[in-house]
Amino acid sequence: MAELVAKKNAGTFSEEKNKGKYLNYINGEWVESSSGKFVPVFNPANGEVLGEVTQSTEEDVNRAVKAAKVAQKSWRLVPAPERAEFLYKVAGLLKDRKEQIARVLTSEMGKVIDEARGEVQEAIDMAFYMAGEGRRLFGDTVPSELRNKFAMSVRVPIGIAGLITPWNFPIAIASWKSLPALVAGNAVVWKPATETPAVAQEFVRIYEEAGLPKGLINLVHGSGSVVGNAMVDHPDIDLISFTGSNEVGKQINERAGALLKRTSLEMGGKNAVTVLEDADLDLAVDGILWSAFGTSGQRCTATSRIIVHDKVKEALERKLVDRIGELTLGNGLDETVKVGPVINRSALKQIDEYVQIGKDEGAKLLAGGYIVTENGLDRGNFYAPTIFTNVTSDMRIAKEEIFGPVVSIISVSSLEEAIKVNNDVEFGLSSAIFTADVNRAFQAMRDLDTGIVYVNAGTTGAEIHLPFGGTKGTGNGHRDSGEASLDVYTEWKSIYVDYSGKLQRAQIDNY
Ligand code: UN1
Repeated sequence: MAELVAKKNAGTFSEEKNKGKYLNYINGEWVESSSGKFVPVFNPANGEVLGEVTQSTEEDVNRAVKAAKVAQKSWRLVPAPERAEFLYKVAGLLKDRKEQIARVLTSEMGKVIDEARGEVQEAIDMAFYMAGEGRRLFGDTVPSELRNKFAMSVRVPIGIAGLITPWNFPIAIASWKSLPALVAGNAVVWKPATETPAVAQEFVRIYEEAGLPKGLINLVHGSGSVVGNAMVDHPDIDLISFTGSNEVGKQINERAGALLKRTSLEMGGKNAVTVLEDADLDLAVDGILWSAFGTSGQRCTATSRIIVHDKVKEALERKLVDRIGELTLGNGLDETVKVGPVINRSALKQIDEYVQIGKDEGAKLLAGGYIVTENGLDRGNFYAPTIFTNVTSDMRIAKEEIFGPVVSIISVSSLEEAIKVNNDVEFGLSSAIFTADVNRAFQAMRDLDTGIVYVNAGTTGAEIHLPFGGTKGTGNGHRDSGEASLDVYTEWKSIYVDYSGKLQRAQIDNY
């Protein structure tokens, strides 16, 4: 295995040139957009300006694609185990810088430092895992139906992967997409979220220091409407892998569909935890508090519904209300803080509007329901962890993704009803069931219609070596993470070698 420690100053990143400015990385160089425009980046915990990010144009995307195209021509011929050596170096560098990147992540995105460390760990795990794929990338060898003929399938790279990633997991999701793309022999053009350019910069610096040949990873900052659309429309970008809102995902799919371009879309969720009457309620409360309010509810996998058997509804509510006070709010860099801010003011406003909608719909507020302003928190974007009860499936708060620390309790009287309620939403990412009954657990595993199911654990916590994604409105059938993600970044090629020395005709000559 290649040495895991990076050569000092292997890259061209300049602390001076890049100070306070988040630049594009195109063809191995850190460059400002041709637009000359920058927008500020804020710390969501206190409103402090962290720096400014270049706002790219279609021209920048074209330059990135041009560089990617040249680089991919040679990269596809590099043996995959050799490509993987770069990924091992990336994994080692991520490991060395885990704490530093986690701190940047918390400052920029808001999640508490322990969660930020966990997120960087997710990227480390993915890098080691995908580096291993360099020696697998399995295809099949199968018997031919004809004599003296050999048949096999191999994975081949597609070309240029366009990645559009969100702010809520700015390095984990970028790792889920860029690492399989690269190990499979593609080049990458990456547009990270405007809110989290510093983490993107850290990640690309690592690729640079690992010695990845120039042009293979290109970072283009900017808006979805300019940079994102230019990527989707560019004829030389062969696929788009996107994680974000349904609204944007649908637009991407329509535009890309007209060009017959592959898209891998990972969008919203309305994830539920079901608590049956035989559940360990304290364990269920642990799972719910973590999954509903961790990352301030800003995970695609966050719990936003609790489906509880009416026999234990009151007991569960009491325990939740008793424990919700443990969730201290504040700047995520403070190790004692449990819940950080939400990403920005408009998210804060939208969460508050949903709470108002819940009240208007007749749901009963059990806890929270307000913007937190005391102790200087008004400088940041803090929303109190919020629980509604007496919610019914037809209410908007039970159907729409809120993407904030708000959870709704719906009561049911059987497992069958719980499954029906769980499945009665337009999304299908994650679901969980707490029960002590193995028969009912297996029934739920079979009938919950989401892409991820947990038994006796909350709805978050997906591991990187399994497929990540959802059904119905959550996705379009593709998966991030795990071996399954290779299907996004490769084409299948079926190869037949006839060594009979004569013309043999399949389906005709064998019977
Ligand atoms: C997301 O919210 O988009 O399972 C990703 C989890 C994390 C990943 C979440 N490992 O919650």
